[in-house]
This record gives sequence, C-alpha cells and structure tokens, in this order.
Amino acid sequence: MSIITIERKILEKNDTIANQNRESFKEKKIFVLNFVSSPGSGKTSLIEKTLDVIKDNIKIAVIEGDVQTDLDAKRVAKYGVPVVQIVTNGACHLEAALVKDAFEQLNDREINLLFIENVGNLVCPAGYDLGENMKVVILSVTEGDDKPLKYPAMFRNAAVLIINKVDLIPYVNCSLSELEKNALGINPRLKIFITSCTSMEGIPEWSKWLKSNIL
Ligand SMILES: Nc1nc2c(ncn2[C@@H]2O[C@H](COP(=O)(O)OP(=O)(O)OP(=O)(O)O)[C@@H](O)[C@H]2O)c(=O)[nH]1
Ligand SMILES: [Mg+2]
Repeated sequence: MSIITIERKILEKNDTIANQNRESFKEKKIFVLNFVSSPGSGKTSLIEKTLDVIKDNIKIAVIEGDVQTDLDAKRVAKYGVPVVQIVTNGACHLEAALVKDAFEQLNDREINLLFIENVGNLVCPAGYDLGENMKVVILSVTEGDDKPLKYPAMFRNAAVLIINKVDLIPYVNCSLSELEKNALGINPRLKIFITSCTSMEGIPEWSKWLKSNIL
C-alpha cells in the first residue's frame, strides 16, 4: 500500500486579503463565523434555527456561498436579515476576496454578527482563511464517527464542532462517544454541541454560548 501526501502552499494572497477582512471586521466590531461542512450536514438549517433564537437581540447578516444556486440565500432571507449570495461557479470553497466583495455589498449596515456559509465540502474550505473569528464545523451523524480522522484539517482548524441530526442516531451506525473522541483527538480545544435542527435539541445551548461569546 502506498500513501501519497499532497501539500500545497498557494495561499499567501488569500491570507493577505483575509487579514484585511479581519481588520475591517474588528474595526466595525463584527464577530464572524465561517460555517463549514460536507454538503447537506445542516449549515443552512443551523443558521435558520440560530436566527430564530437570537435575531431579535443581535443585528445579524449572512453571506451565503454556493457552487451554483441562490437557494440557501432565499431560505435565509425569509428571516428578515440582510443576505448576500456568492456563487462560485464550480469552485469548491470560498476565498477571502469573494467575502471582501460580498461584505462591501452590505453597505456599512450596522451589524454585530456575520454568518458565512461556506460551500459544502469537508476538504477545500479548511485551508482558506476568510478573516473569520472562528470556523464552526458541522458533522451530521449520518456521515459516520470516523470523519474527524479522515478529514482532520477541517477539525484542526475549527473552534466549534456541531454534531447535527442527532434525532437520526437510532437509525445509523454512528457512536457519539467515538465521534467526540476522534474529534478531540485531532483538536482537544474543540467546543462541542450536539444538535438537531428538527427537534431543536441543543440549539438553545449553542445559541446561548454564541451570544455569550459575542456580547
Ligand atoms: N433529520 C434531520 N434532518 C436535518 C437536520 N438538519 C438538517 N436536516 C435536513 O438535511 C438536509 C440538508 O440540510 P441543509 O441545511 O440544507 O444542509 P447544508 O449543509 O446547508 O447543505 P449545502 O448548503 O447543500 O451544503 C435538509 O433536508 C434538512 O432539512 C437535523 O438535525 N435532523
Ligand atoms: Mg446550505
């Protein structure tokens, strides 16, 4: 058996713009979360449920990243918050320059919290700093408890892990304790929440923690 490791460092330009974004967010006192996950783990659902809980107390905007459509932006816009859609036309991750342009479209609106939903992909977005305060990685139980071991960069670079779709745990071969052990083995500092966007389990705890971190 042979294992090929591909290492790339083509990210200097992205890092420069990400640092400019970070300065700009800091100056405007905006806390920024970059939501990353495989396609369909529940990024948009989590944003919707979080908006439901906290949007009356905090001024929030959302930047949506999608390969092809504005379906997620339309979902989020129903919550009455400003939304900007980035369509990457095939690219598998957002880049700092795209976020910079999208942020400019928010036209200096007064916001305290910015959610960025990245393109659904558990590999590529890990390497691209957007200038966020933290990456929030979402893993649904249907994906299996081995995923932190197989896609470690995403878990290493995140501050928070949301284990979503816990309502489906009786139907899938996924051990929550094994999943947590694997994730903490990669990154012992991960703050972990267990949620269901269907039953709302864990959403109040996550929302409370988020509020306490930004206020
Ligand atoms: N049973 C269950 N279904 C969920 C949960 N969260 C999300 N879903 C469903 O999973 C599907 C995908 O959810 P999305 O929120 O669109 O996932 P996403 O990560 O934004 O997907 P992409 O943007 O395409 O990468 C939808 O049908 C949701 O209704 C959950 O906690 N439990
Ligand atoms: Mg989505």
